Amino acid sequence: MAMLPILHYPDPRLRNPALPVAGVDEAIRQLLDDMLETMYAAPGIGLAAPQVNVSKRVIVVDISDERNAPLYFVNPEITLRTGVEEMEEGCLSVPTIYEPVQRAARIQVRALGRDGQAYEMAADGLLAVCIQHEVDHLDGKLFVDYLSELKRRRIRRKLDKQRRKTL
Ligand code: GNR
Ligand code: NI
Repeated sequence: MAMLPILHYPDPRLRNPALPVAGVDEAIRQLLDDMLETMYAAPGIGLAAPQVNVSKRVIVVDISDERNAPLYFVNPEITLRTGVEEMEEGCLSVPTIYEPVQRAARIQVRALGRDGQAYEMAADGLLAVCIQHEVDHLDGKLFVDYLSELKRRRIRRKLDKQRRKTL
């Protein structure tokens, strides 16, 4: 297992659309395990491969309080979105920033699991929000893209300032 460094907004590498994976082999399983370890340590409830500078359509999620219910999504596709819900979101690639975002309240998602088998699941609440947030990462999209230009400018200035302090 290995911890992977997380890219931070506005790193342009977060904007590249990630490429589909041909299948789940040993290398993809290793990536899933390293991403899960990185997500648990961060700590976060989801992580998409582009956040650790791997341009592949791979996601891990765990919204359980016990941190013992990992979900694996390889080549995920959201096949149905219904309703609208607003939730406060954060992102490991946009540290210390939390803002409300509107998304579909319920989704249906199809993906390959860690075993390479295709599966489909329904999600609502925090899980639905998290999966949509992670699939956005695969398409080069960040939750700050849903905010106003004014809010985004304030966020960039705040993160710049934090970076100048820590560098
Ligand atoms: O840890 C995370 N929490 C979170 C909270 C509300 C909505 C989405 C998220 S995902 C985020 C981890 C992350 O950045 N995943 O890409
Ligand atoms: Ni994120």
